Amino acid sequence: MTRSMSDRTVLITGASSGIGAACARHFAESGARLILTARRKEKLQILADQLQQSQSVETLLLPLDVQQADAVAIAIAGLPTDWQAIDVLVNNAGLSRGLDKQYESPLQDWEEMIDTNVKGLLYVTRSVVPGMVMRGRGHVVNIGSIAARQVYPGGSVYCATKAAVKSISEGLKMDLLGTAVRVTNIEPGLVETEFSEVRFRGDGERAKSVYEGMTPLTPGDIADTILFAVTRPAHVNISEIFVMPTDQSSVSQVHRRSA
Ligand code: NDP
Ligand code: 8X3
Repeated sequence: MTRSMSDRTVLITGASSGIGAACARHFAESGARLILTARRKEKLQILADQLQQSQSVETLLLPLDVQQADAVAIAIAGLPTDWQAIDVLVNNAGLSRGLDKQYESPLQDWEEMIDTNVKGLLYVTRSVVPGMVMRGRGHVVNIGSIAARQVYPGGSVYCATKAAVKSISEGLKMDLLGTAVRVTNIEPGLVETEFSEVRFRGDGERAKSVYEGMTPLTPGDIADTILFAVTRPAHVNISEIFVMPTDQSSVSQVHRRSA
């Protein structure tokens, strides 16, 4: 891999697991310096130690709950001076909770998904993008989902949050027209991460069954796609990338081989 991101500063939300952690590894390989954020500081520390050993990469850990508007604003405003010029923001932190029918779902599940996937993404964006505009460079990558395009039973609120990410990405691009700042919305299908364990609150068997008999995307596949988008020439804005496993053709059509 070429060191195409040498000395660029990349802030990744949700870097403690899955797609975010894979982004950290891919960006580290390409020479970037990384601001790693998530709530689980110990996981960020393990990742940072690994990256330090394998890539000698510079990292800054920023434990953060993106649902907390004030904490987000204070954390970003309080970055050390030499970490303030963020070149790439990867808005990846997100989750789903349950697959209950809309009319039976616990309200708290909705609050958590909306507060994280929509409001959290907006809070971080609001804190980071003004600096990008001021410096005349930057790239915001939002992690949407196939769920923005196709709704499924029990998934309406999660799907709505990802439809919101699509609208927020398109609207941000419009509001940034005339600046050099770019916006990309990545929409993956099934990726094997902690996502399903979180959705099913630690029910490992149920989580495993989501990927049973099929080959899902890996977090690295998505990190690779993101790296592609952010390393295009400055005049090219990759607005949207929809990536599915070969074994998936729609949100509900998955080819599974029997054991
Ligand atoms: P993981 O559960 O593996 O990772 C989710 C990450 O989000 C974790 O690092 C978690 O860190 C972080 N996070 C969750 N809530 C918060 C919060 N309130 N504040 C800060 N960080 C938070 O799942 P994925 O890697 O799969 O998910 C990453 C993104 O990809 C999500 O937006 C998801 O919706 C999206 N996606 C996933 C797909 C899949 O099939 N897996 C497909 C399409 C999109 P911590 O708990 O330490 O805070
Ligand atoms: C995650 C993919 O299909 O579980 O966004 O909603 S799906």
